[in-house]
Amino acid sequence: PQTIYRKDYTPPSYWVDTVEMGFDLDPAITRVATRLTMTRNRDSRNKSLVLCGEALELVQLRMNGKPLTKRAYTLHDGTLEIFNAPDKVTLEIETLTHPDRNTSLMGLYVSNGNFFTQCEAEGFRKITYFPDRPDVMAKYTVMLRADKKKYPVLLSNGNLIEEGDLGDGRHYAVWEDPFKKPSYLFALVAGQLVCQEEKYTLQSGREVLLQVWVEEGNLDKTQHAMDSLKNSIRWDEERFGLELDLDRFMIVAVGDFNMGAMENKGLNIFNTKYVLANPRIATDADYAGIESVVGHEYFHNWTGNRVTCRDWFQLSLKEGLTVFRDQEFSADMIGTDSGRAVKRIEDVRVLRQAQFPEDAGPMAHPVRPDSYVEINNFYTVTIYEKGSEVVRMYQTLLGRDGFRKGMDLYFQRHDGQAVECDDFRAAMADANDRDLTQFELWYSQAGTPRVTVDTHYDPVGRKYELTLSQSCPPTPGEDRKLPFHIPVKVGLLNSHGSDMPLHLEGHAQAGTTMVLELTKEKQTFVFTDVPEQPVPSILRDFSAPVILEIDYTDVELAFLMANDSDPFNRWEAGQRLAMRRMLELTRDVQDGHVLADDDGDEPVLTESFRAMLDATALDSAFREFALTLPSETVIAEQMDMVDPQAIHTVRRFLRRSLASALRIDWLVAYQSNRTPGTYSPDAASAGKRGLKNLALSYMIELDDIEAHVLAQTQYDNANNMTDRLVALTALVNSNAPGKVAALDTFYNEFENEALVIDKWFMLQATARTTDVKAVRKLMKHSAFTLKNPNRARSLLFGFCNGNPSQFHAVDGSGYAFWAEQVIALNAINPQVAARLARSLDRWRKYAPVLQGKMRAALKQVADTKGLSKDVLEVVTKSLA
Ligand code: HT7
Ligand code: ZN
Repeated sequence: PQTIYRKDYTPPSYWVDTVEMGFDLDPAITRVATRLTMTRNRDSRNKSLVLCGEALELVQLRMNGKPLTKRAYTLHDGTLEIFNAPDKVTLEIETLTHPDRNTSLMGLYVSNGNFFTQCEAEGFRKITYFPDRPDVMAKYTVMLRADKKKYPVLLSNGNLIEEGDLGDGRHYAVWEDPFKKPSYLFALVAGQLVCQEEKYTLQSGREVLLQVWVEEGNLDKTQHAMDSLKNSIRWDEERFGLELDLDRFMIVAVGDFNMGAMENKGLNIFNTKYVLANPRIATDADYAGIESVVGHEYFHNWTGNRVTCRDWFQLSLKEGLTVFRDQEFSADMIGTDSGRAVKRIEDVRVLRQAQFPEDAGPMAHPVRPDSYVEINNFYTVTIYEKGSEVVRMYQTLLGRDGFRKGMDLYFQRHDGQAVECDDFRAAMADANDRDLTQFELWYSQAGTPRVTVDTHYDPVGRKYELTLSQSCPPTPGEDRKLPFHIPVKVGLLNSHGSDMPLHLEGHAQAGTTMVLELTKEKQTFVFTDVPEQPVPSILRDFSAPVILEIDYTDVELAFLMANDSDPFNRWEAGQRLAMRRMLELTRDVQDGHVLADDDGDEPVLTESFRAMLDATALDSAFREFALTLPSETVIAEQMDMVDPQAIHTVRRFLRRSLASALRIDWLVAYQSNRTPGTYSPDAASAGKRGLKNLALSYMIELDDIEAHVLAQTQYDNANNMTDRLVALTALVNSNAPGKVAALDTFYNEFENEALVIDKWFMLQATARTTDVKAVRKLMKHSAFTLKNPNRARSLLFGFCNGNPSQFHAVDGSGYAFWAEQVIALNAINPQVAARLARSLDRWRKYAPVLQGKMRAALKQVADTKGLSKDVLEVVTKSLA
């Protein structure tokens, strides 16, 4: 397949001014009539008019009122090229598509009998011929016609301007979007849906209509999405001065969806997972996920829709910025400083768990990639999460006010345009009169930089030197890296654990935390007036997406864990302490040492954990995070040669040791963090449940009657899904007598709640004793289907990505299973298949026996006939 390069960007030969579309919706054959008015781009004399189309039947093509002869155009490889077109063109196109056969869930498709579209990135070309690229922005008017009984609701972007009956049992609706938009933001929905609606008054006094559309029977699960939408609207007005520009804003939930949600102008389409919630079916994490995704899609209305991307290489321009905005929104919704810190820790955990491995693997790419084969493969954690970190660094360097000034200038300059990441950087620089030239490297260089810290204290001169060095390992196609512009937030602790006032040589006093700007390979920062040898707290609030290498003693880490005023670094110190111990034990296990009870005798770690457990003045949510050991994936990233079984053994062993040594403390935490009464998903209650349930998960490691009874009782009495699911997970991962019965009652109770059945599959996919054989058995369950992405993700991704010690079974059975499923999914849904194909990204980090088996599985997939370019790109890059 063809590689597309950023350097090859050329503007389109024609602009599209208006788009009129008529749909005759029928699941078997939908007829689409399109009228485009187009104007030649002045810079492209003599160039032909180029439209994209995929899986379409072309019925008619007319230009300026006349049918186009076969000699006037060519149609091959998804491109319709019209030669010698005049400067002003009206093109009329009639196409046919087959929505009910569309299992890719891109373009127009059917889900549970209703019609939906998904056009980002290149799905519009599956609906009609069009210059399907984000820099072509046009005004759309859309008429939908369909059977009135089967499809009573007809929705598209913008405002409803007309509706009525057609007389033959069919009806129609006409929608007009007043704003110019790229084709990827087009949407339609038709079917049997109902909505919760509310009128909402904006700060300006204008009234807008908000709607959340779902299938009948789900109306009792829309309140949280509606509340989240209202909060998002208010937040964007207050924090960024951005107002909703439409009179009507709709959210529609669909059960078959490739990703989380889609920001189509005025008609957001959501995976049901990010809309439906009530205490019976949704966990605290689900409630938080809904708030953040509703926010994310709403915020795109400005960052993505009003100002969009010139080309798909600029994807992070909208995604990185919008993730940053949704992260800030969620943090502000919690409202407290410690809540903000917990949110920050959560976001960094995601980055380390998923983005750091990506940045060190075969699919590593810059935040603004230089090439791709299939753009769908570039909706990555690098574009989203690292992209957000890059945006956050502007705020760290410029301050909140400076960042806001940059945002204001960005909209002032680019509203209604399709632009590049460089335009955003220029707005930030110009609004603040700063030179951000070097900052460009965050967009152009892949890889996670490493920052090393050296310190020297001079007690006589009362000076403290902090030397920071940076380097970045090579990534595919990029051997040498230039130094990044890295904001490093620092503080210094005195021996009592308090922050020292900071006096940086050559600078005015800057409080107790300051941002150092590391721009060279190596730089020394000198602090004066330092009365005693400090303990440094570096990279506070995780001020840059880097790996910080610093030699702390165990005692210093325990000290920071107990005292650092920066909650992020307080958490980080505990993670470092635990990681160090787990890596030591893993080496022991690999050397043939059998872990015995006294190996768990780890006074510094145990006492730090005890202190944290007993620190009841701290937020429960914070304590939960501080007491959670780094995940198996994060530990694996720290090893030169990954040994999944050893990691699993050690992590479990350490958890059991901590469970045993702190037995009483866990029980106290369990009892004192109960949340009796009516369930509420607010951050404080969710934090308490989080700590209580973490305590249960430690206690169940002991697998004794006491723990079994605790888990069973919690399962039986739970009044919300969070408590119930955690209890069920505890039972399933133990030898409790009630575990099989609990799994069955859970299934029976929630048989008709698809999102809960996804949890049921996921829970089993990630259970300790679930091997390939068990997963194959689960695939035979009547509720399992590969066609539904949520279901496939629960079981297959759950196992391949969330159960490392079983997936990496030494006989290679996990890899053979993976290859089979990637191939099966490839025929149904290439996008989902390509995501699963990423599970073997890090194969070169494993022991040679496993490597050989992984390579064989990758080759098996790569050699399969009829492979989509989505999957082919992933496996080819993995094998390269
Ligand atoms: N902008 C959207 C990204 C997207 C997508 C969504 C659903 C299905 C397929 C998709 N391809 C790309 C989602 C977002 O970031 O908000
Ligand atoms: Zn997005």
